[in-house]
Amino acid sequence: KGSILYKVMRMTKRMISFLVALALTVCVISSFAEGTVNMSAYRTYLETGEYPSLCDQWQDEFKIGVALSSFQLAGAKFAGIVAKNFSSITCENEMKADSILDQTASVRAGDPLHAKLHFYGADKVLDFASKNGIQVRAHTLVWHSQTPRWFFAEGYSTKSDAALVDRETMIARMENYIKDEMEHFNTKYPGVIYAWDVVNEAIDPGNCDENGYRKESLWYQVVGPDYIELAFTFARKYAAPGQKLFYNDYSTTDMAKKVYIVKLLRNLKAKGVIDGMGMQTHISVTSPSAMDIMTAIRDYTDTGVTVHITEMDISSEDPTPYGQMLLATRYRSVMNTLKFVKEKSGCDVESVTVWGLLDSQTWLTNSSRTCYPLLFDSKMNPKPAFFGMLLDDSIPKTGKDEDIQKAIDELGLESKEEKFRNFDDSISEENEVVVDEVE
Ligand code: 9MR
Repeated sequence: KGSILYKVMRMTKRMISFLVALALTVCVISSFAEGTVNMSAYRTYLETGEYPSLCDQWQDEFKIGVALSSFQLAGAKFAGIVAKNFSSITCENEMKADSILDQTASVRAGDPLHAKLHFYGADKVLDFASKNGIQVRAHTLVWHSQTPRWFFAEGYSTKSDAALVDRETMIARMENYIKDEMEHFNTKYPGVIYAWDVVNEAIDPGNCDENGYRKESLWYQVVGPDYIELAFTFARKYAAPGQKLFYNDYSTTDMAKKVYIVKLLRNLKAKGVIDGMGMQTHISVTSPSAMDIMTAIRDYTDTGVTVHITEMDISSEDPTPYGQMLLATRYRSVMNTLKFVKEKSGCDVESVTVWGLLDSQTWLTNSSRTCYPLLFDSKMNPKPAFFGMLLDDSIPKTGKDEDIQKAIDELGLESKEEKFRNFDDSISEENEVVVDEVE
């Protein structure tokens, strides 16, 4: 028993049991970690390239929408991403007055009360939506911007000093324009449009009358302050049953603006001509706070209307893993806030639309800055922000430095250059083709 051989054998036996125990522990821990891995759609994506559908994930809570243009849908990959991930579409520009009003045809027809319309771009988008079972938010009927001056001028004249028509003529033009547009889409694509932005950005506390109405609007100047109510009244008259009518605006959490908007919503609601408030939600990573968003939603829904988040994007000029993970936490936090306010406060929030699909095609980028605010990069890969919108486990709940860095490390994002760091300005080959075709 005391021999050296016996001691060696005993030590070897202990060593073997220790190693077996160690191996077992490692197995248990890694199988637990494996379980966690499966809970992260982002981790799965980084390993396999597969990711779940955003709108399926949210189908019990919100319609999930995206703003786009018909030329983008001509690309098969782009169209595939939209069909898979979105249950609502908004035309980023092609349903605005400057895309719909036809000056040449209006002059030719010569009816001072009835301008002519065309629907080239919008029809392509509505074709795609109806074929893919996606509903559309129609944006926008009456707006001070992107409405040509000639629509307000005598003889539909494009001369910059052409005389403007009188109030009664403009009211007739407004009614005919709303009627023709609604009838066109509702006849050609029945059931596709579920919401109309009837009036857009009519409140401007910076330069307004006693109701907060923006004075720098030809609608205001030619028709008068009741143009908003008139627009809603005509829209109600010609809308299809079930279609919801919205007032839509930006900076909707700002106190000054909110006070005016709430007053407007109450008035229109009392007349039975409005159903919803569109909160555009062009926000930053830090502001407004979740509390301000929640309070605004309560203030608006308290007037008896539903809320749509209509144009969400979160500006970020930081394409690094850090900047993009921070952005993802903000998307996560906003979605969580919306879920909370709907489930716990019973506020009626029906849909959430992001204002664009690809970072390479965002209105936030201009000659003086490049932004990376959306859910997909220029190569059409989903970004951390996409997984933030999914409330994915891999995206931190807060933007604390250490949490962000931990998430980046755990996902190995610094080393996954190929998959992650595609936030350059070059557009994908497929999109190049699409742009060429359009030109
Ligand atoms: O994203 C739109 C951009 O392509 C247009 O050039 C711009 C013109 O006004 O409009 C942008 O969309 C706006 C939307 O229609 C209303 N809210 C603000 C949006 C961003 O400017």
